[in-house]
Amino acid sequence: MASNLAPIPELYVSYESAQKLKVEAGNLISHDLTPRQICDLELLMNGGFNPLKGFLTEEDYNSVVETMRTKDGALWPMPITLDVSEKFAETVEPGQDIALRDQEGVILATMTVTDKWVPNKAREAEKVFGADDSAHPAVNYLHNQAGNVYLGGPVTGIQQPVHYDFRARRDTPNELRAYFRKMGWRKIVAFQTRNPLHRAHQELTFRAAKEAQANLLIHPVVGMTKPGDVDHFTRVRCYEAVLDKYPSSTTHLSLLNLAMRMAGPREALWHAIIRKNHGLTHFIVGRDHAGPGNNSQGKDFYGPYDAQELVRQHQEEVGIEMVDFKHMVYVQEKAQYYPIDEVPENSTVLNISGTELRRRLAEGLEIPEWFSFPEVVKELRRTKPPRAKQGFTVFFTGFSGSGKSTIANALMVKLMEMGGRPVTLLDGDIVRKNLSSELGFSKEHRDLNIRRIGYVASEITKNGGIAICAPIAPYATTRRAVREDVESFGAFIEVHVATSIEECEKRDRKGLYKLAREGKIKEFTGISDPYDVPESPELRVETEGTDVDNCAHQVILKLEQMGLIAG
Ligand code: PPS
Repeated sequence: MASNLAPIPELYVSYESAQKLKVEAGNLISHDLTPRQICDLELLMNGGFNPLKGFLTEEDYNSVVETMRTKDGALWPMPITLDVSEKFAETVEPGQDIALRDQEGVILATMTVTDKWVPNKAREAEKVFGADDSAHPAVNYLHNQAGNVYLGGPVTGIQQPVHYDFRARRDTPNELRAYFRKMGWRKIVAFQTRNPLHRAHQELTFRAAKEAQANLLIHPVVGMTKPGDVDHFTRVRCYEAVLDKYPSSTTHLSLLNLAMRMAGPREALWHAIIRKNHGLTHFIVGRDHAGPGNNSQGKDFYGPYDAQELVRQHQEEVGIEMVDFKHMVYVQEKAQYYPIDEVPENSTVLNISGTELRRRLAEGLEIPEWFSFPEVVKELRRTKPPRAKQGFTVFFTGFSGSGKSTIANALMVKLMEMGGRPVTLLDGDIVRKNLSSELGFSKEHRDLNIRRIGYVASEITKNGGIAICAPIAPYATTRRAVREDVESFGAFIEVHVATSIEECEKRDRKGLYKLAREGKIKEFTGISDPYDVPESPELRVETEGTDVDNCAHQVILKLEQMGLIAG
């Protein structure tokens, strides 16, 4: 199969028309696109989602959900929908044009709304993702992030979304087609990925290209991938490092701004169609392609070869040939990679799983050269230094006067004595003076106060520092939200300073309990306001009968045990 590299239709109008349309569109009702919708719109406009001409209409949507085809019969497995809030939907009627803006307010396109409907999300989840189970990232998105109303209709493209990163590595389908024409490449095999490439991937892609007598396109997704993946900035630097391991002029790297759904078989077929649109002739599909991980019962959502099966069934119609991904393993005696079914008898096979790789990175352990390229490992280590060099947050919680601030101060000094990372103390009183001076002690204000502390702590953690927080933080749900904010960047250590309310009142260091008892301070935690005792904090310290130094030392031991400070 050789590629037809003629240009593919785009949805953009000419430059002159775009300038005019942009001014006119300024008067239209406008929808601010979500990050996922921006990715979808880009591929709609540049032909990556050919033959779609806009966001799906109700009829096309139902047909795609049920049959993987538009109502005209075109093979299309993934609903591309413009979800909006009920409030916004009330302002739009079918027949109306709306402007589609990016997150800075730039108008990227207009859309003539032909359809407005409330989708059956449970049905969409079942049919497209295989189960209405929120453990699936796209089902979770569908129920908890996507708006409840869908708008459908044709799109008129004004301009591409702007990308400031890796501009030279981003290609539209027509730019790639032109590149292949220029290079005289007639057979090209695409490798889709959302992970860094190691030696096994380099071997298998090189083999796939050799077997198909084709050139190779490394076509990683840089739009949206699975939550928790290595960020695309790091990955692209890794891909660039691997590029010169291939024979020169055989391989090209291009970035695809796709928002993945992790929909396994349907996703694989969708990827194949997108690659066909980019001028590819062959497409590598692996075991568990675009797999979302485990469902809420701890089982796989899809069978390991379901994706290959579905693509194989439709490859002719799509016009792209599927290449099976060969599971490559390292054979020690031969110092070489082999497909797992070709390993010579009685030889030693070496492998490092994804989990093991993450462990070695976290603990700063050796990653052998047979497994990856030193340049790739260096990039990964730069982004994710070992735990003892990462930022983290220690979050004290407890009653007023429980000793949080005193222990937090002692901890700060001990950590500063050790050196290595900047330490910031976000004490309840300090925060209320500097960040939250306008707030009182209602539930709403306390939550806002804690979310602000959480935001600052997460930024400190992200940037490799240590944040020590010491607010009362009486509500468990708010503490959990802060934990989630921080944990996307580093460890979160909740320390419950478990001094009893009786003891705090007895100490009454600030004289506040007396005032609270007299009713002169309202909503006082533990007296006239609730406190949710942490159920499973990383550490609980008892201050009654233990001195401050010892309490701070218990935290230090915990940090050492977690690998956050060198022992
Ligand atoms: S919260 O709930 O986490 O937002 O509270 P926080 O910001 O940590 O509270 C800081 C200090 O405010 C004093 N204070 C009160 N505490 C509880 N309830 C009421 N109504 C109240 N009014 C004032 C109290 O001294 C807190 O200081 P700490 O550092 O906890 O002793």
